[in-house]
Amino acid sequence: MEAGLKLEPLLFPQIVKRLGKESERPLVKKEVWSFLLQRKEKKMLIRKLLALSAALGTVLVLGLTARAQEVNTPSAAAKSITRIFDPVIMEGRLFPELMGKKIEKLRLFAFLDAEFKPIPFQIDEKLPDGSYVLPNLVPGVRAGKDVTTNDEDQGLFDENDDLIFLVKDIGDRAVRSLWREGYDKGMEIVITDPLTGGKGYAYLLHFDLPPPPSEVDYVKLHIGEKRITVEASRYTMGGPVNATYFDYGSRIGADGKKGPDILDRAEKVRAKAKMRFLRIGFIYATDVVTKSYPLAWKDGPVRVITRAKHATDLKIIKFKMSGYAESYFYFNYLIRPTILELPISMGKFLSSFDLYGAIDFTEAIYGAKVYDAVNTRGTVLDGKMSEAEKALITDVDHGWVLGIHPTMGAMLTRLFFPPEWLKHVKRGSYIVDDETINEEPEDNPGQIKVGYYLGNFVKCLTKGRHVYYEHFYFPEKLKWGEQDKILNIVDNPVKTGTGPGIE
Ligand SMILES: [Ca+2]
Ligand SMILES: [Ca+2]
Ligand SMILES: [Ca+2]
Ligand SMILES: [Ca+2]
Repeated sequence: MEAGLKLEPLLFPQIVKRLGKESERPLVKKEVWSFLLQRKEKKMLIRKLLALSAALGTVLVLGLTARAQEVNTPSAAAKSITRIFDPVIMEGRLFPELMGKKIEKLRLFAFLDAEFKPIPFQIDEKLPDGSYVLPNLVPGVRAGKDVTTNDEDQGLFDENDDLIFLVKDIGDRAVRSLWREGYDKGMEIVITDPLTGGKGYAYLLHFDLPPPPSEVDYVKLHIGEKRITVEASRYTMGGPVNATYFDYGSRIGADGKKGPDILDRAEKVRAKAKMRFLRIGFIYATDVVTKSYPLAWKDGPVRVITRAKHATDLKIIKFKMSGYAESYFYFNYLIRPTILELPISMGKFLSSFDLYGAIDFTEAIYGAKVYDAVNTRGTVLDGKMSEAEKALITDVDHGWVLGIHPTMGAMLTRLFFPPEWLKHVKRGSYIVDDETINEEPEDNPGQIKVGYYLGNFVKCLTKGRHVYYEHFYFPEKLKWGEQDKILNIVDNPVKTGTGPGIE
């Protein structure tokens, strides 16, 4: 799928690792810059490089030129980036000035309303293999193969650790004399909207005696004996500890008011399977037969990360499947990559595996209008199958669904499949809106299901490792036609850069 590579800034560390290639470019620029150029030599050398650039046409030369213009800008600039939902994830390698510093002595600032203020951020340490360090273990779990609680450097900012913050919190450009007093090392961060060129700025500074960080905490995790709940700024989601699904979800308004529970089960993932040699068919209900075993978590001010091991025991055919799911919960969205590990190709013993995956909502969702990339006229959830719902276009591949409720706001979900899966299946539209028919288990009787019909999935389930991603966004106000505001987070991600700042 075309968005496969663009996913990387947000997603699973092993996959994100490839992003390193992109992130290295600014570092190369920076290093070459400091190493080669003394200040007074800059202009002359750039002229020479420019002369060479026509012949060489290299990205490096263009990069140097762009940086030189930035450095020479005489005055600070106002924030012009208008995006609000986007998270920013930047690897430590972009911050050569701050390499090896203690993370606890770093602070992130924005210049807002002519004041240099601390903003919410966190640094999530990673191991060289790209996996996140998760400091909190679920009782009974021991650190080891599945989870590590400490980075190799015990809390220093290294090249593979991630700095995380939200675009909505960054600010104007501040000249160095305005940076917070008392810092000894620091770097300017420039965030650019690739579509509009709009920019915003933040400042990562190191202190011997750091001032208090921002007090804002966007998301909190509660792990009890029976349930896991996440309370984020704009939603609450929860489910049984050993379940792969959520069975509670409510919107939280900007005024802090919590709406009703809109989730019966997110998601029901079910297949009608047929055995290859015996003429036996059975229903495979992933959300019922797959158990989740939480391993560890990190709860920071900008996001919560949880990791769980999944295990499926299909007793009927003595087949065991395992995997992991990691979840990243932010201000008003969550991202969930799932890794499947198959010991054998399912096609060896199944002739078909007719699959759908959908969220079953509660009746609190009634009145919401559902759209997707293919069904653009919208249908209304009300517990009854309308003619339009029966006539949905189901055989065209698409990867997102948008629901807009008249009072509760919007919900946009995305489903990213590995390209090898999309050779065999389409993510077709799927709505069953019928309060009279149950599909057990039902916490809320009736089906108000919205998701994807995937068809015969058997060719996708080959031996080995597969990763797919689900994104859930809860924008407060979003009209049909404005969905690019959300889709651009992944499809046209913000560009990140760092530099020494301006005098
Ligand atoms: Ca590290
Ligand atoms: Ca580290
Ligand atoms: Ca309906
Ligand atoms: Ca139901």
